[in-house]
Parts: sequence; structure tokens; C-alpha cells
Amino acid sequence: MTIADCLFCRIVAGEIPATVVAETERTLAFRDIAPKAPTHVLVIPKEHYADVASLATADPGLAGEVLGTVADVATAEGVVGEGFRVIFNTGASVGQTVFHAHAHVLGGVDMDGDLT
Ligand code: IU
Repeated sequence: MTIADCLFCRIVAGEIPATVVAETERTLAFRDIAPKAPTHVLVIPKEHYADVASLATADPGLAGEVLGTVADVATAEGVVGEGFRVIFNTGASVGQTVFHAHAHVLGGVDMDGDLT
């Protein structure tokens, strides 16, 4: 996987459009193109890691920065009080389709089922 092949690296590079809702020096948050909830934002490290396990092992500080951006997004989206879900699909067998680490931030709907 090179940066040229990675969809989210291309979003970071500005080569593919995305609706950005938050950005820090090392993280980016943008709306999922196929939202599964009223709030469905993806938070990524700008640097390429295949999944959250690789990210946390290689750079735990950056993993923490991703979570900080998750919290900022949840606050901005107004879902902190009602609750929200954070999902890192890790591996194709559990549904990861884009192999650049990303947190799904989901909220704005009752989620006692298996929404992913
Ligand atoms: P997953 O955890 O790897 O399955 O999540 C990938 C997400 O990336 C998925 O929810 C897609 O809708 C989303 N996405 C996107 O936001 N923009 C795109 O251009 C593409 C996928 I392709």
C-alpha cells in the first residue's frame, strides 16, 4: 500500500474531496460518504497506518491525538450528552474496507443494535 493507492491519504493530500469537520496538525475528521447515523464522522491520523493496532503500537501519542479529535468532534456535533459510539474496524473479517486507521464517530440515533 502506497500513499497513491490509499483513499484516505489522498483525502489528506486534498486529491479527493471530503467534508472536513475538524483538523489538527496530525489528525483529520470528515463526514462519512455513506452515513449510517445522523452523525457519522471519520477521524484519521494524517500519517498512514493500516489500522488502529498498527497506529497505537507505532505511535501511541498519535493514537491519543486521534481520540482527542474524536472528543472534539463529538462535542461539536452535540452528541456528548446523549451518547455516541466510536468504532475502529480492524481487519477485513470485521468489515474494515479502507486500510488507513480510522475511528467512526456515530451518534444522533438510538443504537442498541449492531450498528457499525
Ligand atoms: P471501514 O471501517 O473500513 O468499513 O470504513 C470505511 C468507511 O469509509 C466507510 O464507512 C465508507 O462509507 C467510508 N468512505 C468514505 O467516507 N469516503 C469514500 O470515498 C469511501 C469510503 I470509497
